[in-house]
Amino acid sequence: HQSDGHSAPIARGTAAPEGIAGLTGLDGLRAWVAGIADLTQPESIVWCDGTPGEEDRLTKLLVAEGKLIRLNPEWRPNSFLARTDPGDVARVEDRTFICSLDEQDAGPTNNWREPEAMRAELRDVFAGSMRGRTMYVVPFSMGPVGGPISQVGVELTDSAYVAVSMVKMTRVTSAVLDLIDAGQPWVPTVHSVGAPLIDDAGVRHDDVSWPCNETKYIVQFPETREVWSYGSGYGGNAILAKKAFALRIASAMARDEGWLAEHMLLIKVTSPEGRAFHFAAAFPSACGKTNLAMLRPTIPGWTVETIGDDIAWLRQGPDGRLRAINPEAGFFGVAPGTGELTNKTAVETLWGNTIFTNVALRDDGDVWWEGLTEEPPAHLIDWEGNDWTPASGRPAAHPNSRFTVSAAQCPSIADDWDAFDGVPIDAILFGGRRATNVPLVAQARDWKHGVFIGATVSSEKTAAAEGTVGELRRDPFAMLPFCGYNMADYWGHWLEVGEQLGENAPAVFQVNWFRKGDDGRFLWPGFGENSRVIEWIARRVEGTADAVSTPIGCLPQAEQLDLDGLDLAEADVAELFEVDRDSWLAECDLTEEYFEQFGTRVPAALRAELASLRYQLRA
Ligand code: GTP
Ligand code: SPV
Ligand code: MN
Repeated sequence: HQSDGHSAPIARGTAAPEGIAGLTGLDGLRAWVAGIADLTQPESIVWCDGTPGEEDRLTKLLVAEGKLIRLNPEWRPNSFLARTDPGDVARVEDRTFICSLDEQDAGPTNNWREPEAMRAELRDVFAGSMRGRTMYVVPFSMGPVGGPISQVGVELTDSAYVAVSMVKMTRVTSAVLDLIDAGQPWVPTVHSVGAPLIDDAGVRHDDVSWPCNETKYIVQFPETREVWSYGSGYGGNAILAKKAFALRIASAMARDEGWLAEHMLLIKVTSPEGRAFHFAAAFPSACGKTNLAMLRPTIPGWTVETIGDDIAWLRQGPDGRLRAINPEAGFFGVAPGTGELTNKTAVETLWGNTIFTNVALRDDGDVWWEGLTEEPPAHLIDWEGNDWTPASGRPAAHPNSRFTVSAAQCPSIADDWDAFDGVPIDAILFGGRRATNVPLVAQARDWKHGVFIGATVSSEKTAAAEGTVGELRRDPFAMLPFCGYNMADYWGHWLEVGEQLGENAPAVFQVNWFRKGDDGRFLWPGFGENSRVIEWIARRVEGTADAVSTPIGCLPQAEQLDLDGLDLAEADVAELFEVDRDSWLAECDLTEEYFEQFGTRVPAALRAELASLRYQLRA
C-alpha cells in the first residue's frame, strides 16, 4: 500500500483536485489553498486560528446573516440555534464515495468510483462553487497537538457554521501551522456547500439561511489521503475532521501503519477500591455512545468518567499495551432522548457555549427537544421554523437534531482525557440496537472470537443516516459507513493487531441495552443502570467475577450481575440472557450470507469462528 501521499509533485495553481502530492511545508499549504481558490473562486480567504475572539466574530456574522439564532443568554449564554434545509439533516451514505485506485480495495460495502473520473466530476462541481463567499482555512489537530497518536489536517470551507463547528470539535490552532512548517504530513480536506452567491452571468443573488445543494458528494481518496465534500452543510458530511478524516481516511492510514481508527467512545471506570480501567466501545450511530460515555453509575462506589463519545484512535504503546486517544475535542451529540433522567451529564454540559442544530425553539428563547423534559412546553417553534403545540402530532425537534459543544465543558471529563500518549485499554465493547437474540452482556472467549462478534454486529436502522428507521442492518464494528477500505481486509487487520498485541490484547465484550419483550417494551432500564454491566466487565478484567460458558460467549453467572434495587421481573431477567439456539442458528445462516459478498477476502479465522459457533449451537 502507498502510505505516503506527499511524494509525487504537481504543478502549482492548477486548480485541479489532484491532492497535495509534493506540497509539504507552509509553502505547500499556501500553494494548495491558492489552487483551491483558483478553482472555487471565493470572494475572500480567511485563515482561522481557533481563538475565542474569532469564534465570537464568526457567530456574530452568522447571526447577522440569519444563519444562527442567538438563544436567550439568560438561559443559554453564548449559544445558538441553526435550522438546516429540510433536505440536509443527516449523513448521505448513498453519496459517500471511496475512490481507491482498485475497486476491490473499497470493497462491496462502499460506493466506489474510479479516482480520475471522480476528480473530473469534482473539478466540474467545485468550479466557481464558492463565488461570492468567504473561504475559511481551518488548520486542525486530531488529538493533542504533536502527540504520538495525533494527526493534523486542514479544512477549506465556504461555511462559517462549519468553521465554528470545527473549532468546537477539533483543536484549531496556529500551532498546527508550525507542525506543517516543520514538514509533518497533513490531510487536505475541501468543503463547499455548493451554493455560489454569484452566478455564471456574474449576477449576485441573496443568500439563504442554510445554503446547500441537492447534489451531494462526500468523497474520500484513501491513497492520497484527501477528502472532498460538496452540497451539504450537515455534521459528518461537512465537519470533515470527523467521519471523513478521523474514520475513513484514518482507517486507511491505520491499516498501512498498524494501528486502529474506530467509531468508539472511551471511558475511564474506577472501582470502589480505586482501581482505574479504560474501556472503548463501538456502537452504531445513534445507539448510545454519548450516553455510555457520560454514564452516571447507579451502583455505589463506582465512577465513570468521559474521554471520548464517538471516535477513538488506538495504537500499541512502547509498553506493549493498546493505548487510545479521543482525536476530537468536542461532542456532536444526538439531542432527542437527552434529559435529566437519561443523560444529566450531557444536559449539564450544554449550559452554554453550544450550537444546537434542528432542535425546537422555546418562546423564552431557549431550546427544547423530545426527551429533554417529560412534558413538552405548550408552544414551540419546531425545527423547520413552524408553530408547534403538543397537539401537532409531529416531533418538534428533528430525530437527528444535535448539539455541538467542547469536551472540556463536560463535568465528567476525565483528568486523562487528553493524555499525550493516550490511555491503556482494558476492554473493548461491541453493541447494537437489537430487539431480539443478543443478550445484555457476553464476553468473547478470546480476541479472534471478539473480532467475529465485532464483524457480525447488526442494528436496527436509526435517524443518523438517511433511510428507513427500524430495519435491521449489519454494521460491522459500527464502521459500515466509515471504513475507508475493504471491510473484510479491515477484519483481517483487526486479527493482525491482535496477534501483535498477544497477551496484552484487551478483553472483548458484546452488550445490548435494547432487547425487547414480546410486548415491545425494553427489558432493561438502560442509561445509568448500564453501570451494573460495566461493573461486571471490570470484574471480569480484574479476574474476580465468574461466568457461564455458552456457544455465543461467557455470560454472567447468576448473582454475579448486581441487580439490587432494580424492579425487574424474573422472567424479564431470564429473557435478557436467553440464548435461543434456533434463532442463533438462523442468525448464523444470515452471517454466512453476509460474508458471501466479501468472497475469499473474509479471513479464514472468521469462517472458523462461524463454523465453531454453529457446531456448539447444534451440540
Ligand atoms: P452518534 O452520535 O450518532 O454516533 O450516536 P451515539 O452512539 O452517541 O448515540 P447516543 O448516545 O446519542 O444515543 C442515541 C439514542 O439512544 C438517544 O435517543 C438515547 O436516549 C438512546 N439511548 C442511549 N442509551 C440508551 C440505553 O441504555 N437504553 C435505551 N433504551 N436508549 C438509550
Ligand atoms: C454518526 O452518525 O455516527 C454521528 C453523527 O456521530 S455525524 O457526525 O453526522 O456522522
Ligand atoms: Mn457517530
